[in-house]
Amino acid sequence: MKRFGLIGAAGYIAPRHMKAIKEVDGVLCAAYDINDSVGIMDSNFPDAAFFTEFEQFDSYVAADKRQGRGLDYIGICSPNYLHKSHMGFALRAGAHAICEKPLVLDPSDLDDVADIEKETGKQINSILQLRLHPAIIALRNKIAASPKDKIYDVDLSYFTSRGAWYHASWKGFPQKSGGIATNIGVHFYDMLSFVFGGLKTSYVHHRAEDCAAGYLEFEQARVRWLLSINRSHLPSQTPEGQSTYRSITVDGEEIEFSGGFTDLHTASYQTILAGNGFGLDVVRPSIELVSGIRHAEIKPLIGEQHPLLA
Ligand code: NAD
Ligand code: HP7
Repeated sequence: MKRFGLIGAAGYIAPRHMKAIKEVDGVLCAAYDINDSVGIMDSNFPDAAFFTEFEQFDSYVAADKRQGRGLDYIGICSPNYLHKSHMGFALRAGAHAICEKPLVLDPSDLDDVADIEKETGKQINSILQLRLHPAIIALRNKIAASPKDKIYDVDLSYFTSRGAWYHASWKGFPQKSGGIATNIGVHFYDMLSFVFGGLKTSYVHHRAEDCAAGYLEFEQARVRWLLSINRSHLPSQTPEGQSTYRSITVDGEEIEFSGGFTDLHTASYQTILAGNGFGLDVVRPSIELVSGIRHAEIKPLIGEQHPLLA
């Protein structure tokens, strides 16, 4: 039975990690969060140690290791800007890291954590669950079976409404989250390169705290993308009462991929435990792309605009 630790245990995504640990027959030994709202731990791991201070968590993990047990994996669900430090802690504690996306904010941070991997012999794995989505895998297989010189026209519309809380939380501060293209968009940029090959070109047409849009060229796709968390931007065809509208069309054909996201953390853990996790080399292109989108000059007239960008 693998032994797990968890950092950021009180947050929104942590329960999916706890469920995944349970479903891979692991045991959560120790968790840490600066917030103590972690009663959910009792549902699956009532015996887990819990700390609200890093130093206490660190002491516990070190003592556990000295006693010949130690943690096999540490899950990291803390805010994006803390991932680098928490991954370093996990590896030096003798555990592999299972870290939420985006692994880091800046590409140079990947070099730093690569050095820690070398020093410790432990690995970093990123959660990028869209790579495990059956509809995305089917699309990738279809593209792989088509002629290599075929270029597809892709429209990606990703509307996922967030209230005022989002902007008040760490997610609303670009230096902590990277902004919406980094915090939310990283999934679909990674997914696009997974399906359509390496990135060739990126232009940013619009970049604001609630909405971003641009144009991308991959080896086998031209992509017009638009991402918004503003409820008032939801397209008119969004069903009444629904706060999300996610659509990807490939040569005009709709790919259904909104369902099933919530179950993919267990699949991610299973993949990692089988030794097939997504490591630093896999995540580097999407981290470079989101960093580029954060810093790019806005060029609304270069590349093709998304049709919903008014
Ligand atoms: P959240 O704000 O709900 O949770 C973050 C948790 O980290 C909070 O409980 C907070 O108290 C804790 N925290 C803050 N500073 C800390 C520190 N110094 N030490 C320990 N804990 C600290 O955010 P969230 O939505 O759960 O996001 C957490 C991570 O998961 C982020 O990296 C986010 O990008 C990622 N995420 C991924 C998905 C996905 O689909 N894979 C979905 C949501 C979030
Ligand atoms: N929700 C919350 O209650 N709290 C949150 O912190 C986030 C959402 P979805 P996910 O916003 O930070 C996506 O859009 O898919 C509510 C990104 N993942 O399905 O779980 C929300 O208001 C993730 O990388 O959210 O997460 C809805 O009511 C990003 O970090 C409901 O939960 C995260 O948004 C479901 O919202 C974020 C993907 O896009 C795959």
